[in-house]
Amino acid sequence: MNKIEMLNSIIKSSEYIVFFGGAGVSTESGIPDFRSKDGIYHIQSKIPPEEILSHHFFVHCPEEFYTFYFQNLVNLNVLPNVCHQKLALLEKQKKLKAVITQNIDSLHEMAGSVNVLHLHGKMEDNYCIKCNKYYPLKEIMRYTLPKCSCGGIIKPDVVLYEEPLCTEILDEAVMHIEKADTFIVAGTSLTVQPASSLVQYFKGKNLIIINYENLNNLPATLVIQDSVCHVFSSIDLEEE
Ligand code: CNA
Repeated sequence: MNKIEMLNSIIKSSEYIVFFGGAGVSTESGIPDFRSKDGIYHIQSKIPPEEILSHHFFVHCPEEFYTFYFQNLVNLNVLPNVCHQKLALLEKQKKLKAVITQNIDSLHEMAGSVNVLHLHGKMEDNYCIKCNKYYPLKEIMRYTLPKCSCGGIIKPDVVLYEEPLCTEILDEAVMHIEKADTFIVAGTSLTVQPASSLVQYFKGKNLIIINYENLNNLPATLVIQDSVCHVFSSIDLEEE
């Protein structure tokens, strides 16, 4: 049996699949990741991207933050790819119970997934830091420094470096991982804490890793070093 046949056989026999993804899930939709050679961390800029995407930088230099953010992370013209689509279908078929994502795009929801746990928040949601008024992404994109009608600066509801994760979302993610019989980890370098330590909660049968690079030290049942889209396009699911 080759690896794709093994994956199909595991999915067929699974009853509680949980998917944990990172930026690599959306690269084939046209959004760069952080750490690959074409990733955002390799952009030449005077200030390192890790610094720009930090809480203290947002507080002190919000306009510079937004210039970088709008140029490099936000793209309204992207569409879900076959990975997002197959996951939505697996959820419809009641095999997939949750998508846990570190991504701040909304491509899983656009593809039709319902139970999506955004560990790092969503670009779509933005709030005034003074009065908490909500602003959708399209509206704030009209300004170089988005400000609320009350005068407060608007902040994307995404987790910047130095900011904590939402404990409710983290707890829900752990609950699903603990219940899962199959845990698929795809398109993430697993370098960002505490998201990366989520794998340790998995006690089920099949840990599947899909990534271009080899992630060592994980007790995986199946490792597929390939493109997320290539792998998901080979998953056999009967359309309803
Ligand atoms: P990362 O550290 O950039 O790692 C991405 C991983 O995915 C690497 O190991 C790549 O080898 C692998 N990869 C990239 N493309 C593919 C592909 N098509 N097929 C298979 N493997 C692939 O990103 P992580 O998600 O691990 O790090 C977490 C950060 C990235 C979170 O804070 C995110 O908010 C942040 N991020 C999100 C987006 C987005 O929302 N689409 C984009 C860029 C960064």
